[in-house]
Amino acid sequence: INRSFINLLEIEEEAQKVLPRMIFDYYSSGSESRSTLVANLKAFAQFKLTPRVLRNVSNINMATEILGISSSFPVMVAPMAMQRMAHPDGEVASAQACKRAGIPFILSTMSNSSIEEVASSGHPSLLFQLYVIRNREVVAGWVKRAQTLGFRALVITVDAPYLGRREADERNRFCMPSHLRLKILESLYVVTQNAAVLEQNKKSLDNSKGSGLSALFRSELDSTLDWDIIPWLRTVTSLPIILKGVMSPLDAQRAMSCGVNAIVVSNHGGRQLDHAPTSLDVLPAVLEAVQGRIPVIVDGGIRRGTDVLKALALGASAVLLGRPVLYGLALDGEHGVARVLNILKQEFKLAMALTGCSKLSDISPDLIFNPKLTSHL
Ligand code: HOC
Repeated sequence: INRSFINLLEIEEEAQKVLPRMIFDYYSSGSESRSTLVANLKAFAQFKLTPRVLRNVSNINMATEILGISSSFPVMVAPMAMQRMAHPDGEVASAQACKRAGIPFILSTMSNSSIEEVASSGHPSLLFQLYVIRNREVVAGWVKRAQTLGFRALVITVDAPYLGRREADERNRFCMPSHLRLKILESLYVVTQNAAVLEQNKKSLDNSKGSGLSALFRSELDSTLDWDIIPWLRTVTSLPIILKGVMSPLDAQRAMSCGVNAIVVSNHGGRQLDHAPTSLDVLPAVLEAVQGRIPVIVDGGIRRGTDVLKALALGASAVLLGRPVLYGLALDGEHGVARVLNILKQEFKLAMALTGCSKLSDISPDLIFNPKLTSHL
């Protein structure tokens, strides 16, 4: 289906026309009253940018590198579950589009494609998102496979000891379509070879009491997870470790003292704790705590090139892009995702030009319009 979209705002409406309701609701919704989801989308609008003039912006270099992972502009695709619900090529198509655009792709543990399938895209900048499940032998197996297959970093999601309550999924009795598989997670059942566990898995996919996803999550995810996971992971892998879902400066400091290599300031797209602040609300305090010692990435509500520019001007090293990628995938597979990434990239380039920036190091806090400063000049 090739529906046209010229920006990342109108794409959601287009995707809603082609996706089954249960799937669109799963991708698009947030937890409880959706107040954090809505706040994420408004967060960037409160900042204005000051145009700067006469700065020769005929050549703009947007390329960057984070933890040695290069990107053609400071965006990575966020880890998102079950992408074959959007398109039969799922995560493989998304990874291919990222490869073409030269931006990193983060593969979710809850993927419909295997680590091997995604690695076969040949994309040199793949990262593996980890949901830590109770069976650490299986977790170690995933991490080692990812490292062997050339993945460049681990992104551990730490804001989901339980799944946030997504009321749309409860109402719809969300269940992954039965022709799809969770190809990474299911290796758990192969390893254990245990009939009781298999039986439990069948039960956990049961959506008779609401969201089947929530039930599966409860049955597998390890809610006892604590900071000891970081030294344990260090015994399993030499890959850089990125913590995703850090919102407190105290947690950012703790992450650094545990030797974490980067953090993602994130409220999980408004899907976990409702009424959590936005990433931009907490970014200044987190940056203050981190003191430039590790890269700080942000996500939540990025829809425009100016949003990327604002995040960088406020001190982030890069941003993660989420839902628009799924919508592009739903509309036109790999081409749809490529188009989404290209639109954002061109918008970002234009935003750099119009603020007088020809390289990323030109993007500084003084681009954020501050009426107090202006009146004192
Ligand atoms: C099968 C369980 O991060 C989300 C995801 C969680 C995926 C759980 C999938 O929906 O926010």
